[in-house]
Amino acid sequence: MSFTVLITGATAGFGRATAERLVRDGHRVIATGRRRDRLDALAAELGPDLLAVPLDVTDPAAVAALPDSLPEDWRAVDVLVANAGLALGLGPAWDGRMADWDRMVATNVGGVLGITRALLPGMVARNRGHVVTLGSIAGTYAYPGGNVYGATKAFVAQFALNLKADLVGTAVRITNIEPGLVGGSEFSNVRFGDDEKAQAVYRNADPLLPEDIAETVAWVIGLPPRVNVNRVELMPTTQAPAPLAIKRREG
Ligand code: NDP
Ligand code: 8X3
Repeated sequence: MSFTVLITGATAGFGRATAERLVRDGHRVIATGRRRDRLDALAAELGPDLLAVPLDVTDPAAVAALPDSLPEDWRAVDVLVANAGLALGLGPAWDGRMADWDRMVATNVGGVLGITRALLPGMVARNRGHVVTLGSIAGTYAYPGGNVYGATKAFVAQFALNLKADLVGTAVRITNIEPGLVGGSEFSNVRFGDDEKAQAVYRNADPLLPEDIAETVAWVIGLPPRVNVNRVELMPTTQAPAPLAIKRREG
């Protein structure tokens, strides 16, 4: 079956890999993100089955206006991949910058809410659709410095489960994908604003790759309509949830 898929954050990382994979699989993709040059490059690479639409998910008016602004034959979006998101910093909460926290909440929480609210009514009216959100293992397992980022991803996980509760009785599906360490994206460059520090995160760790996330998206949307995968947690073979921390006294 062929779908019309809208991806937020398709200019890099998972979003771009997913756009490439899904067009290759025969779907049509509306690729969104803030960087127009990246969207144009993707459109040039993938041809007429990719529609490039600049969108900042933290702009509520632009997000709400998006469905009606699409060309008529692209408006019936079957699959939303709510992927745009970011982490800023890895310091302890008492050193956190409110501006960074606000931006993570606006993007990872507000952005997911806005685009879901914009596209879900059409899916329910057509009784056909699938919302795929990008959570993280950080929404389940706490780690030092994960503070606000992890909390935004816990929000996404619970929002996905609560959407499922609302959608039961419709044919619309919902899946939260929760990856661990994934290299080959700009995630750590954005988090640290320092390319060397970013590279060190993945050194000798054999992390997952954006193609693995694209594969997961392709898998969950391609399952028979009776199957709803509620959540998928995936990690590289080299990673495990950290042991519980114990700070011992000296001596
Ligand atoms: P990247 O930094 O490579 O890509 C992030 C994408 O989000 C970019 O396309 C960026 O596009 C877009 N984006 C950021 N802010 C906005 C905004 N305000 N409006 C629209 N688009 C925006 O990250 P990843 O591909 O690694 O991450 C994708 C998702 O997966 C995120 O939600 C992340 O939290 C999550 N994740 C990542 C993991 C990892 O280890 N990499 C693991 C688990 C989850 P542009 O700048 O052009 O707007
Ligand atoms: C990204 C994975 O472990 O850096 O969500 O939080 S992690």
